[in-house]
Amino acid sequence: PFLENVMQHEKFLTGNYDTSFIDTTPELFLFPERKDRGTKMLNYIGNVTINGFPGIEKKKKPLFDRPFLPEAQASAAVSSGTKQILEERGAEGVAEWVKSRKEVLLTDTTFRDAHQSLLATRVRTYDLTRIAKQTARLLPELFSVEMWGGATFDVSYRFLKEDPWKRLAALRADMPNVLFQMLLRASNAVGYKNYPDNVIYEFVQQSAEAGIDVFRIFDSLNWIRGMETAIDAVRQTGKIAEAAICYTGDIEDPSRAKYNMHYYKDMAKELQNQGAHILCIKDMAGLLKPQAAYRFIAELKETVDLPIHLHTHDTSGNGIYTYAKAIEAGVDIVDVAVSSMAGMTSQPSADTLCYALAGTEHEPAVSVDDFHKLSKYWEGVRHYYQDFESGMNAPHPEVYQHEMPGGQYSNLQQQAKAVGLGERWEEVKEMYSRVNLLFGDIVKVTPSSKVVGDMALFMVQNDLTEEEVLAKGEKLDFPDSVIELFEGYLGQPAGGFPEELQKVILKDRQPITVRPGELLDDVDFQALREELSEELGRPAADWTAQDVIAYALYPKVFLDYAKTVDQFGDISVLDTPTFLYGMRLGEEIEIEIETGKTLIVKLLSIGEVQTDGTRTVYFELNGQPREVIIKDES
Ligand code: 3PY
Ligand code: ZN
Repeated sequence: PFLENVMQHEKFLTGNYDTSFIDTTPELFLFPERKDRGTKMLNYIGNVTINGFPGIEKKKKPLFDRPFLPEAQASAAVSSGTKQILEERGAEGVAEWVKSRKEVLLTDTTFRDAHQSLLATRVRTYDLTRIAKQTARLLPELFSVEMWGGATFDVSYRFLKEDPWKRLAALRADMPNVLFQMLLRASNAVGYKNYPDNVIYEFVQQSAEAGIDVFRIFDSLNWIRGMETAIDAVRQTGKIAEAAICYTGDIEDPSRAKYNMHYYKDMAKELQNQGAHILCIKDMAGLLKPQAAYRFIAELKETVDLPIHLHTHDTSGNGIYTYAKAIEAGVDIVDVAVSSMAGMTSQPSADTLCYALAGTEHEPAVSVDDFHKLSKYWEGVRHYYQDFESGMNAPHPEVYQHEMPGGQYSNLQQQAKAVGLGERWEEVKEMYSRVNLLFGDIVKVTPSSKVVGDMALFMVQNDLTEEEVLAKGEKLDFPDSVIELFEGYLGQPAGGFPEELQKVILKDRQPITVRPGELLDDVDFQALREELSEELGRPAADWTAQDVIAYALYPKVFLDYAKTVDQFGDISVLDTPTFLYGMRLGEEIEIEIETGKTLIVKLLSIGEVQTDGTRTVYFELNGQPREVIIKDES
């Protein structure tokens, strides 16, 4: 390949070179890995065709209709929107603008929470970018598009084998007019544990530079101290700090007095003092009932001077009613998803809300027909991900009892199946609410919700009651996540931990009460960069700052991702049915591996299993026969 590079080099061809040519022309040493791209891609397709996709039952690739695409809008000029308001007037200016609006503003969560809550976060960048330009052009009046953070960061690398930073950049390029919003788990960033402070600062800085405008920051125990670092980090970037109160319990139920209006009002005032630009009410499980919503919003409006942004999940089926009452009380922004990606564990439907508010003074400024067009696209795309649906297909008012967040329901169900408790799912749900009370009635949202889920599984699996946990606890091996919570490594719950239980769980370990970040040493990013290079045998300069922070957050997940890319190349360019199911015999597909460069792949046949467990898979690649050898894992 070196000689080839020399012979094809422009300087060489024009004869315009001297003896220093080789030393001063570093690109001569860039050997085209790209040559190999076709074979790598065939290896991926062969492998998924034979062995299936992790986490879904292996089956023949289903036939899907091509999703409807509102093409014409993709090339239309884009109207300016809230992004331009931020650029012109800054974060405070946006807050003032929001407060001045009579109509209710909308955040579209279709690109993040909707699919996190309905489809196990599996929607790929491929399907998001296909509708990005249209969304920006059809809905320039949106307050924001929530399209990053929460579980999407981890899932992109771990399961989709794609780079979430590239998703952010691609969407940003196609959607220059609306604010981009992400969900940030305060000191847990986009992970499940507290990170050192410099990791939080670096992550927020990188995210802001890459295009995030609104950071919704929450702490999984509503512990304000745990949110300080993240709020400060966001304020330093000049972007919008939207600080969240997680809503739990029921302010109208006297038996749940721990989380009463006083509690929430104090928290709202503190967040305002911390420098929040917007206050979010994060109703992650969908527990805020309509009448409570009216009172809640009305009283908060009197308490703070910030715009209020309400987030809920429609699990109970009451979502639109809750929004209607909150809007009546003066809420400024609500979270919705396009109708085909709304409802149940997802957000309430945008189109439905528009119809409900038509003709009122709060009617959103968006066009309901445009939501319909986008919804049609999503209806088609959702079919691709059918194997990740939770199976919930009707409203689920039972959520008022178990209080499980929208995004957790299907996850915990999977976890229960994985440990052989699939048949005892009803018991697991009931135990979830009992564990909550055992833990002293805590806020349940990632990651605290995961701890409650782990404990519920542990107790059902070992047939333990609350009394037995306390009586026999000394001899029990509690899940790691439970120990960590009670050690104080996720922060402090309101009213502290139940002392007796804490002793039983921690045995001779000592809990902390300070901010975990105060005890964690700063991460040395340069050292991480070198470690990464060593692990993967690539020069340190190869890694971007985004790679390094991803590695700091998720070392193993990032390494696995990078190895998969080495093995198969960039498989994010595959269409989703092929990515998940491979190919049918005789099928022909096109893969655009870069702009203007397309591979045409046909699957000709699959050979018998050999004694070493492999099969030969015969393809045609751009008209030429190609075969790859794949290990059959079955
Ligand atoms: C997340 O943290 O991912 C959530 O969606 C919490 O509601
Ligand atoms: Zn949510």
